[in-house]
Amino acid sequence: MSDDAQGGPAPEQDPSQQTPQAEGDSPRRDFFRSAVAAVGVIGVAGALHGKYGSAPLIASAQAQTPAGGVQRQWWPSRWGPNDEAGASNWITPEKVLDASKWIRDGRIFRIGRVYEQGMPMFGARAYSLRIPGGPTGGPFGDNKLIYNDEFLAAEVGQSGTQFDGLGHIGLQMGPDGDKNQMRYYNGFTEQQVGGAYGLQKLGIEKVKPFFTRGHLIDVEGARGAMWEAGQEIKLDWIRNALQKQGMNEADIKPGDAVFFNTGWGKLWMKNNDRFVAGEPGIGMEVARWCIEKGVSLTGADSWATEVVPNPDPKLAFPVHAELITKHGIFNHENLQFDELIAAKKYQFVYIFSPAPMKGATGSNGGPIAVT
Ligand code: UVW
Repeated sequence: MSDDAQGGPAPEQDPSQQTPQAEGDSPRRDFFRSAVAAVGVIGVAGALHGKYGSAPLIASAQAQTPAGGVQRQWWPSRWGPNDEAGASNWITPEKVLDASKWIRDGRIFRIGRVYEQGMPMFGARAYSLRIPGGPTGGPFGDNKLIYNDEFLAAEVGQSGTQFDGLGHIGLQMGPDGDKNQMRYYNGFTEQQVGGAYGLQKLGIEKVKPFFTRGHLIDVEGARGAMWEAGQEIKLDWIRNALQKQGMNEADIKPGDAVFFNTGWGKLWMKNNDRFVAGEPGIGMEVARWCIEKGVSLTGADSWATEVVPNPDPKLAFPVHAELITKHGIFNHENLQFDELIAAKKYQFVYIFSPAPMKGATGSNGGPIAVT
């Protein structure tokens, strides 16, 4: 499916006027400088004639495309200019009924990880759970009831097993600090999206609950070994794995969820430094394949699903931007598939309802696969 078919009309922006890259000091860029070392920034500044705002001629810029060109406008979305639910719109009653046919033996597999102190984290993120006192309160009443409460300080939607929402990732299309030219899914700007007490647009509470067909592609199994950081999983490996698993690519339908097992998850809580320093994963080739299939969600046993560092050292997380920002496709990270693989269950119903924390960028929670 073309960009136009997937995302609505996509008028070209003026590609003629690019200026040098702009660098900022975000923790993500720090992460790349220190831990991965080979990644550039995504911003390519430019001076555009008054496409943005009312001034006839304003300084502007555009993000670089993975092909080295200039970003094309990706909005309005296929679900209309006001949509904030993205590819969760695929989950219709018909889709749920269709997916439910894949429940055959009633087994439930947890595919999320346990949230715990010391789990690997991207960048400077934190997760800290405390139970003050012990018990926290009581005794109450003649029956002497006591209770415990926890206090959690965390990037709650972006730690451990995490479901990336549409307000998590955007692209800077203009000069540093110009919030009218930082764009998210459906073209919403940072000016519209940002909010000190939670996102004002594209918050995770706008996502519809998922109940859809899930396909697990075990590329570790196909290769016979864990993939390494920086190795891109190309389409031929996806097809190879599907064939080995006795699955048919044509079985992947619009609205389905596709998961990749790379083996990287074996490092979880075993070698956290290596786990977060990079990862194997899909690149733009497989991202486009997912878009053509019309999937609603990707996921993996790694912290980003996509290859890090990207083989193109000038790009940072281009798959995140392609799937989330441009196509409203969600991403579920830090999953685990060992039990599904041991049971040779590669197709299932994926069930997940993001915690509707108003204005959050993502969600924690306990996704399941039902077979
Ligand atoms: C980023 O935020 C870039 O990473 P992730 O979504 O993988 O946590």
